[in-house]
Amino acid sequence: MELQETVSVPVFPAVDKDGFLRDIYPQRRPAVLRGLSLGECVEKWTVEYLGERGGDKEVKVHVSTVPHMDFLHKNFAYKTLPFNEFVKRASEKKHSDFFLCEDESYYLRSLGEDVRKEPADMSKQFPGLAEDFLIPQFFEPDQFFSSVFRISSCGLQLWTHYDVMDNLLAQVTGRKRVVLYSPQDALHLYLSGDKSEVLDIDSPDLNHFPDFVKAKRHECVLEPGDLLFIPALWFHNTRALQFGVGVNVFWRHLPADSYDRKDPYGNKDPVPASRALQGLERALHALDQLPQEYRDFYGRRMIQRIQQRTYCCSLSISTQNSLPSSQCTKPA
Ligand SMILES: O=C(O)CCC(=O)C(=O)O
Repeated sequence: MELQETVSVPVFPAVDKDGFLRDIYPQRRPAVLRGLSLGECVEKWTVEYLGERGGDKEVKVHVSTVPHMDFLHKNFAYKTLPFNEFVKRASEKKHSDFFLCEDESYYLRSLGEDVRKEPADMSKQFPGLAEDFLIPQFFEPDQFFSSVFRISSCGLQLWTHYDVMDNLLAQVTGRKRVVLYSPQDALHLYLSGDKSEVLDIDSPDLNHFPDFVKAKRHECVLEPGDLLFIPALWFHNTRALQFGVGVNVFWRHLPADSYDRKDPYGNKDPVPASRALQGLERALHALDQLPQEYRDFYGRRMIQRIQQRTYCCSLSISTQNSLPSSQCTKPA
């Protein structure tokens, strides 16, 4: 691949709540927090222990025959397994019982009790395991949204996507590579909704995705016991370097009524953003009444207006290139 600029995500050893809130959180950039206590889970969560304590509660899992899971083309299957059987299979390379093939891979993103309405909460779905995991108390209890189990076979890669809430991803066991892209690189990621169409980020098809090289790659490898702060809207792509167990905690940092009430996953756009996107569709529909030449002209004017009104010029090189700084305004 033509070289994409790559930077390492900074690692902060032994940061406490005050240090996080003062030095890291306001930067709105990813950060690895090392040396914090996640509780007894780091030592205890072996395959056997997880199976015993998690029991045979049924879980819906992703089963894949290939390393890159692709949500847009759904190249994996959803299957239901008892939790203990799932953990056993996810930890092994070859399976005697399988759905698709003997070396299939497994991934769990745990869900709430009522999957359409309720966010995942480990203390409700897996109380016997939740007591081993200390959720970092970096935010107010009423900001808590969900705690989600992330359990993956070795080698499995989750597509690049963003979430709308702030996130602490705790890697409890196993190593995991995480690649992140800034929200300001959104136009280089070929988005379809909240997901990037660029599936193979290590060797992308540049004929299809030529601008992908312009996105700056932020990369880290999480070790057991690490926490990764993923600010809302930062794109992330994970690859399990070993069988591993993680938990991610989402919390709200916008006023509660900014979030879609029917969003158990924490990935629906905030209410004002959805309204703005609907308004854009209406505006485009209105332009459809004009000949192409006029649509092109007014489309360009709209882009300029949107850039002037919304971009933070100090943050984006591509913005600075496309707009003279004198034209950058802050919202009234
Ligand atoms: O750790 C993973 O496998 C995925 C994490 C993720 O997508 C998240 O924390 O939002």
